[in-house]
Amino acid sequence: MSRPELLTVARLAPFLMEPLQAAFTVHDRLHESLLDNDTSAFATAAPRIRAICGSGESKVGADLLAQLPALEIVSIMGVGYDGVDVAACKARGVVVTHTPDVLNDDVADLALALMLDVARRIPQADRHVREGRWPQGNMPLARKMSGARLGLVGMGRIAQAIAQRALAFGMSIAYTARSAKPALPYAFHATPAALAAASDFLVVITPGGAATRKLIDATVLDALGPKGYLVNVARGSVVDESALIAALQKGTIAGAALDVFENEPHVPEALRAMDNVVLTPHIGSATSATRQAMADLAFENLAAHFAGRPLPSPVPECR
Ligand code: 8YV
Repeated sequence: MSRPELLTVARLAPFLMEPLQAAFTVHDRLHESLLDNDTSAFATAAPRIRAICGSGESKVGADLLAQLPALEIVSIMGVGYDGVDVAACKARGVVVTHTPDVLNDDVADLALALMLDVARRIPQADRHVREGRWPQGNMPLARKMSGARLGLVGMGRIAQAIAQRALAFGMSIAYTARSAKPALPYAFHATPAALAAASDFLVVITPGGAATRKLIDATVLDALGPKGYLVNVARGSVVDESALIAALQKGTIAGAALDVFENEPHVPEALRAMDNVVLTPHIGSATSATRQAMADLAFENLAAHFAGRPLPSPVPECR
């Protein structure tokens, strides 16, 4: 029996590409040939493609779906799938899967690391020593993080992992989300602005997509205030990046630590030039162990689908 044909829509790690190539006929980012007006190879393969595999940043829109009449499943190696038109998939009977939970620890660890980095100015301290400036004087005093007020924008499983870590630092925990979760022992605020006004560290950990686009805007930043810090480990789209740059430049907030950006991998020069900002290149889940677990789960979703087994992790909209 011929192997199912699969389109990759992202550069996937070898530890996912290799099992895919063993089990499927893989067309590696063949759809990009359309951008070069080289339609022949894609037009030949497209009618046979039954599966897509991509990353959390991949775009799978209605236009691509319309060219794949035999598509059955979209498997995303990532917890976020905001680039996938899930409604269009569902309308076609195409199931979407992702890789939740296996990356919770890594993203939560990075959130705490970024909070400490921006409060205690650890990158700046490293440069102070490394550039030989210590003999000229000590660093300015920083901001204590233990015992501070943490505000979580979003209260899913990663946010709960961040909260558990923050409790060990003696922090108070509050959150905002679409609805209160009374089973959790944390204070709920109905809006991001109300939460920001009651927080020292505002950590963004919502899904991306239209529902959260620019959720963190100038009003929220004003409420966070001149002693407040913004940390984003969710999606760049959730923060109004222009408003953030203005707030940082004017001292509306004290600082920011960002792992995600509106136009990755391009980060505005204004952010890269500021001393009260910590920047990392979307490394929330970027450890060998976690990416292997994500790859294994993304592959298992595909294998289960074609073997007629229950899917390990369909997205909530497809359950
Ligand atoms: C990676 C992520 O960027 O899981 C997500 O949604 O943003 C990260 O894990 C990517 O998805 C890994 O493929």
